[in-house]
Amino acid sequence: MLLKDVVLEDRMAKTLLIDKHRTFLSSYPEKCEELELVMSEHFKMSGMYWLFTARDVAKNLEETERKEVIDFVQSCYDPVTGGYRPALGHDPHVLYTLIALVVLVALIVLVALIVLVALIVLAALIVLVALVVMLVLVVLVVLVVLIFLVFLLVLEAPFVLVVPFVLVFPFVQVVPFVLAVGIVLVVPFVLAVVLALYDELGIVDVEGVVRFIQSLQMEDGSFQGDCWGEIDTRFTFCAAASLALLNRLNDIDREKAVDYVMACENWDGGFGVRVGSESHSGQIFCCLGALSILGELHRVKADLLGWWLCERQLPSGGLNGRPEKLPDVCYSWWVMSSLKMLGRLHWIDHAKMRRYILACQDDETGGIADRPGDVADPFHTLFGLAGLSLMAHCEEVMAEDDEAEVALHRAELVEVDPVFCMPRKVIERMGIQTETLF
Ligand code: GRG
Ligand code: ZN
Repeated sequence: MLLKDVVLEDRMAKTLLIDKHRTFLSSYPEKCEELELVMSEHFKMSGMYWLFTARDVAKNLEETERKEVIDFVQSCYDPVTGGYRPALGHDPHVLYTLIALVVLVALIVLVALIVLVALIVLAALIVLVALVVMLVLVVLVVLVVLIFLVFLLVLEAPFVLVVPFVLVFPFVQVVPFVLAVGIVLVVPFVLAVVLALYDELGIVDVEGVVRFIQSLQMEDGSFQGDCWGEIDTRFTFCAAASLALLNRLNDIDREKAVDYVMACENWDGGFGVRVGSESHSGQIFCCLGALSILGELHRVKADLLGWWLCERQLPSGGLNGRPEKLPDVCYSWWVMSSLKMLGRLHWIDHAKMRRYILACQDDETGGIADRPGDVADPFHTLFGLAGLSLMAHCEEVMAEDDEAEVALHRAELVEVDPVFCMPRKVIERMGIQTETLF
């Protein structure tokens, strides 16, 4: 049987061009404007998600455009339904609701971290100053008492009784003075920061979003994406992930949601768009992700599905989304994150997978494309980097031929959570539990 695949040539990139990708990602919006290729309104929200998450994975997310992005995302919120739209004038949709929450959480947690570090440094400084002041005071008091004793006992001079008070008094004043200045300076600062943070965290209308997602669940447990009724297992994932980010998973019928996903399981262990639909890696990611969030991942046929996913790897090392299709970098995410959830990421050939993703880099402009030689874009850059990160942080594959290159990936790319495609630390910090198999 003739396999559809691509051929990797020796001239193609073999190392991670991380600095070029950082430049590509941070200059992408301006480049779009210059070329009058402004992302169509409909894609702005997704585009923002791909760019910001890719920059987060590449350790290059800065605070600069935070306000602008948060304002844009919030401008897409529809208070009537409780959902987020892809852009003004469009209908609110569960996919854009998840994307909005992911972007907001990434940016708000980033700021929370910066503030936390600043507060810790400030507190340490105050303690240090207080300690030094106390030490100086103790030394001074001891000195004064000694002088007092010398004058009293050795010189027998009565006037010295006044000396300690004259000497100690101004120094004793230092303590309340330092405290007063500290309180005056620090308290309003801390209050301002806490209020600002509270304000930002409070921008999500949690009740509204929960109401929107509840309104999308059907009698059979499935989810429609918006008010127009299309059912898709992608939307189950979006609903579950959004509610997990808001810690409100119990506000939907979890059991029915899981039953619907399980009803989409096929004879090959995979999952499709709806009951009876052909297995597809993208939908498999969504179904495993939803089951993982809902704590029911153990119900899948892990070995059977693991093999089906491994068979997506072609001789070039690239992965396709289903049989008879060409390889594509984005499946390095949809397939590998699924394998990671199943505890079987080491079942594919990592060296060949890496070689394929690296060959899809644009060594001039930076960025990653779907296949070698194609035009790079933020979507494939995100999933290419996230795929490299999954392999770099995979404990099961220890001995690698290109250990130095893997170590570089580990250092340059944050560890990504296989369910949320966000830095694992962010998910941990939010206390979100997901199920993975072994
Ligand atoms: C990652 C947090 C996060 C959210 C996203 C919407 C969603 C949740 C996931 C979508 C998963 C999915 C269906 C991915 C597949 C994307 C893709 C490349 C579709 C193309 O399908 P085909 O059949 O292409 O046109 P092939 O590769 O089969 O030829
Ligand atoms: Zn793709």
